[in-house]
Amino acid sequence: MKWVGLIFILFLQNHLVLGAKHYLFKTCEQSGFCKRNIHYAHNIEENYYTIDSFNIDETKAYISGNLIKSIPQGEISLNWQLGIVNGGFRFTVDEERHVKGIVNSKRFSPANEFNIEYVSRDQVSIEKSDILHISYNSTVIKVYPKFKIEVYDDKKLTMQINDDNLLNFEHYRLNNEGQMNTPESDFNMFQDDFKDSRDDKLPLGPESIALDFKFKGYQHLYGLPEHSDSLELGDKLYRLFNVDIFEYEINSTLPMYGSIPFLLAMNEQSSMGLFWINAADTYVDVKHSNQDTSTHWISENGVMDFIVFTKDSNRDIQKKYGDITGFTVLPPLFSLGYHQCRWNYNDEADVLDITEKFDEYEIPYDTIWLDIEYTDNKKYFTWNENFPNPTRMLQALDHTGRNLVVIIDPHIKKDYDVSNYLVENKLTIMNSQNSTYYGHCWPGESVWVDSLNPKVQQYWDSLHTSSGFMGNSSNVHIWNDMNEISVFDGPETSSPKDNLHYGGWEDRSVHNINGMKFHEITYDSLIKRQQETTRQRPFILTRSYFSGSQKTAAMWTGDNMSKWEYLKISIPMVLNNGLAGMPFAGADVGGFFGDPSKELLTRWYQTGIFYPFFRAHAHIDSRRREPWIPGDPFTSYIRDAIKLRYALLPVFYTSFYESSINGAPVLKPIFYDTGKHFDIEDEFYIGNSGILVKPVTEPDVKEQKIILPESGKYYNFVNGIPSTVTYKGDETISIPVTLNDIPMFVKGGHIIFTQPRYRRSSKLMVNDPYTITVFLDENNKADGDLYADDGESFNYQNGQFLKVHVEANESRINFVVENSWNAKYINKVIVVGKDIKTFNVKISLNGNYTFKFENQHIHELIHDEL
Ligand SMILES: *[C@@H]1O[C@H](CO)[C@@H](O)[C@H](O)[C@H]1NC(C)=O
Ligand SMILES: *[C@@H]1O[C@H](CO)[C@@H](O)[C@H](O)[C@H]1NC(C)=O
Ligand SMILES: *[C@@H]1O[C@H](CO)[C@@H](O)[C@H](O)[C@H]1NC(C)=O
Ligand SMILES: *[C@@H]1O[C@H](CO)[C@@H](O)[C@H](O)[C@H]1NC(C)=O
Ligand SMILES: *[C@@H]1O[C@H](CO)[C@@H](O)[C@H](O)[C@H]1NC(C)=O
Ligand SMILES: *[C@@H]1O[C@H](CO)[C@@H](O)[C@H](O)[C@H]1NC(C)=O
Ligand SMILES: CC(=O)N[C@H]1CO[C@H](CO)[C@@H](O)[C@@H]1O
Repeated sequence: MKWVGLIFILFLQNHLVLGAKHYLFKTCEQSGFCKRNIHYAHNIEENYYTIDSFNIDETKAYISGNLIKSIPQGEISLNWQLGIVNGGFRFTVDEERHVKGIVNSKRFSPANEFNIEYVSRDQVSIEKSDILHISYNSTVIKVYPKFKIEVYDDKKLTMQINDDNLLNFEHYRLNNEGQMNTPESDFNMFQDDFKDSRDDKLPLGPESIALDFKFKGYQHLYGLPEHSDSLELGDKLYRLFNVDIFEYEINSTLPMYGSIPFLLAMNEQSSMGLFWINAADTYVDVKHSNQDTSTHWISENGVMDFIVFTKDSNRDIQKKYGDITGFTVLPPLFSLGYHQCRWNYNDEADVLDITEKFDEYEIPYDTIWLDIEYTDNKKYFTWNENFPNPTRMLQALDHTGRNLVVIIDPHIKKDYDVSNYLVENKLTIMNSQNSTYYGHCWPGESVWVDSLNPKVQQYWDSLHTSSGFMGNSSNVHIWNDMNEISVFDGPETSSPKDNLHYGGWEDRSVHNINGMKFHEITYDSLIKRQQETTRQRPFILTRSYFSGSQKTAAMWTGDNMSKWEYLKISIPMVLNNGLAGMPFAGADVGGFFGDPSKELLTRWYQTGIFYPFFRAHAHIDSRRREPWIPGDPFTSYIRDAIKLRYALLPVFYTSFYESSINGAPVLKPIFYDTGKHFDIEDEFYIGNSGILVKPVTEPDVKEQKIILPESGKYYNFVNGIPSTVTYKGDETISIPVTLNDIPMFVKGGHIIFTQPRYRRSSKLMVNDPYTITVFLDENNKADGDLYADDGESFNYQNGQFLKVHVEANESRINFVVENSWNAKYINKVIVVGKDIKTFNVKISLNGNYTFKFENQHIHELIHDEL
C-alpha cells in the first residue's frame, strides 16, 4: 500500500519533464517486470514465502535450505543460502530450471566476477530454534521462518529485509499455466508491448526478482550510479540499465551508460552498505520515512544474490566492498595529467600542430585523443590515409613525453577481415536464433564482439600486438566507447534483450556487465602486447561500466551539453562514482554538444582540474575550443588552472594510491569524514590532503559561499596560493571571487606536496623536486603523506616506491620515510601560520631526518640534539 502514492507522483513527474529522446526509453509502466512488481507492492498483504529447512556447513560459515513459495496451485521450492563474509553477509535465492532450447535456462549471477569468500565457521555462532540466530562480533542476524531477515548491530535493529513482503520470485512457468499468487499481475509476462522491443520473445517468460530492504536509522543514501541527479538519493525510482543516453537532460533517474548496484547508507555515526549482485535491468525505489529509508529492488531476472555490509564506518564499508569487487587501478601518472580530445583531430599534422601550440602557449598537457574518424571508414584496427605513419606520429609525441589514446569500439563493421573472422568463428553476439546479430552503429551495418566468449581474448590480443595497428610504441592507449552496447536501431538504443552471448546467456541476463567485460579484454590485450620485464601500466577509458570496472579503467560521464547546469551536475556525478568504488571519473571539460561561452569554458577548466580524470572533449559540430582559442584573459586563466592541476599531481597521485588500497574516494564529499552536511554536493576534499574546493559553476559569480565543515581553522588557498588569511571552521563563509579565482582552502594541520615547476608533460616532472607547504593548526601542528613511484611501470608492486610521512610544528619538521625509492628530494619548505616562512633546502627523501627552523635557517638535527 505504502508504495502507491510515491509511484503515482513519480509517473506524474516523469511526464512533466519529458525531453527530446524520452520516447526511446521504457518507463516502469512500459516495462513488464517493473510494472508487475510495482503492482505487487501495491497489492501485497501477506507473506507467501517460508523457510522450511536449513543445513549448516561445519567448515565455512554458511547455511542453506529450501524457501517455499506458496501459490494457489501448490508450492514452489527454491534454494536459499546465507553466508557470512568479512563485515557482512551474503544471501542468495535460486531456482532449478531445466528448459530445453537455445537459451541457457539457469539463472545468471555475475558473482564469478568477484572475490566472495565465506569466513570460517569458528568466527560465527549459529543457534537454531524457531528463529535462526547468526552472530559475529556485535552483529546478530535473525532469519524468520515466515521469510524475513532482521539485522541487529550492538543490539539495535539496523536493517529489515522483506518486512514489507515485497519478496517476489517469479518462478518458471509456461504461458497460460496460471500459476500465480493473488497479488501478481500478468502484465507482459510472455510478450513485450513496448514499440521497439515487440520482437522480444521472452523465451523464459516472467523471471523477475524483487525484495525490500529497510535501513533503520539511516536516512542518507548514496551510490547506484550512473544518473545525472543529486548526490544524495531522493524518494525516486532509479533505473540501472546501461544505455547510450545521448542529449539527455539533468536531474533525472533514467538509466545512463554505466551501472553500479551498490549503495552506501549513512547517518551521523555510522554506515551500512548493500551490493545487489545482478547484471540485469534493475529498478531501485527509494523512500524515506522518519529516521529510516526503504529500498525496493527489482531486477528483470537472475539469481537473487546480495551482500549486506553491516554497521561500520563508511571507510571500512568501502574497503570491504573493494575487497570483493576490487580497488581502483593505480593509474599511470600521465593519465592524471590533462587530456586533449575532440571529435576529431583530422590528421597527423593537426595532432602535431596541437602539441606545438600547447608548448607555444606554455600549457602542460599529456595526451591527445583520436575519436572514430582516424580509422579507414570506421573499421577499427585500421588507420585512414590522413595518418600515413602512426609510428612516426607517436615518436614525435613521445619526444615531449606525450601520449595518444585511440578509440576502439565493440561494434565491428560488416565485411572486413576483423568482422569476417569474428563471424566465421562465431565470436559475435548472436540473435535469438543463435546466428550472428547485425545492427547499426557508426560504421553502418555491424556485428558486436562477444567479450563473454573466452575464445575472443586470443583474437583480441592478436589485434593489439606490435605488428598490428598500434605498432610497437609504448605511448598509445585505448578508449573503449559505445560498450553498453550502443545499437542505433536497437530497442532503447541497445541490444535486443533476447540476443545471445556465449554460454547461451541472454543479453537480458548479462546486459550490465557486458561493457566491463569489453574493457577487461582490452586491458588483458594491452598487458600482453608488452614484454613482461618492461611492462607499462595500460590506460583505458570506458563509457559503460559495472562493479569491478575500477580495477582496469577510468570512466567519464558521457556526452554532456555545453551548459552551466551540466557543469554543475558533473560534480555530484563524479563524487557519487567515487562513493560507489569507481573514483577514476570525469566529465567532458567544456561539454560535448554545443559551444560554451568563454566564461563557461574557463569555469569548466577550473572545475575539471579536480576531476580525477581530466579531459576536454567536443562534438564534431562544435567549434574548436583548445585552451588558446578563447584568447586572453581566458586563455591565461585556463593556463593557470591546468598548471595548478600539474602542481597538485603529487596530491592526486597520493590520493589514488590510498584509494587503490582502501577504496576511499579520490574526491570526498564533505560529509565523508565529518558525518555532517549530507546534502552538500558542490564542495569536496581532495583525498586526505585537507584541500577543500568549491568550484564556481554559475555565471557572473562575484562571491562564493563555502561551508567549512570541521572545527579548527582553514587557510585561504585560492588558486593554490598559500595565505595567512584564516577562517574559523564549522561555519559558512563567503569570499569574493573574480573569473580567475578558484575557491580553495586548506584545513590547518595538513602538509601538502606539490611540484610547481612548469613542464610540458608529467613525464618530464618525474625527477622534479617537491615543495612542501606546512599549514599549522591551532596547536601549531601539521602532518601529511606522499606516495610516488616511476608513474608508469609495475615495479611499485616489487617495492620500488617512495612513501613518506611528515610531521611538523612551528619549530621542527620530521620526515619518516616508510619506503625509499630513487633520488627524490625537497627543495622548498613553506611554513604557514601567523606568517609565511620560506626555506630553500635540499632534503633527500632517502632517510629519516628531523630539521629545526631558526629564523631564516633550517638545519638538520643529529642524534644528541633530538
Ligand atoms: C569481526 O571483527 C574482527 C576484528 O575487527 C574482524 O577481523 C573480523 O573479520 C570480523 N568478523 C566478521 C565476520 O566480519
Ligand atoms: C549456439 O551457437 C554457439 C556458437 O555457434 C554454439 O556453440 C552453441 O552450441 C549453439 N547453441 C545451441 C543451443 O545450438
Ligand atoms: C535540478 O535540480 C536542482 C536542485 O533541485 C535545481 O536547482 C535545478 O534548477 C534543476 N535543474 C533543472 C535543469 O531542472
Ligand atoms: C618499432 O618499430 C619501428 C619501425 O616500425 C622500428 O624502427 C623500431 O626500431 C621499433 N622499436 C622497437 C623498440 O622495437
Ligand atoms: C616541536 O616538536 C618537538 C619535537 O617533538 C618538541 O621538542 C618541541 O617542543 C615542539 N615545539 C613546540 C613549540 O611545541
Ligand atoms: C624510518 O623510520 C621508520 C619507523 O619509524 C622505519 O620503519 C623506516 O625503516 C625508517 N626509514 C629509513 C629510511 O630508515
Ligand atoms: C555530467 C553531465 O552533465 N552529464 C550529462 C552529459 O550529457 C549527457 C547527455 O548527452 C547527460 O545524460 C549527462 O547527464
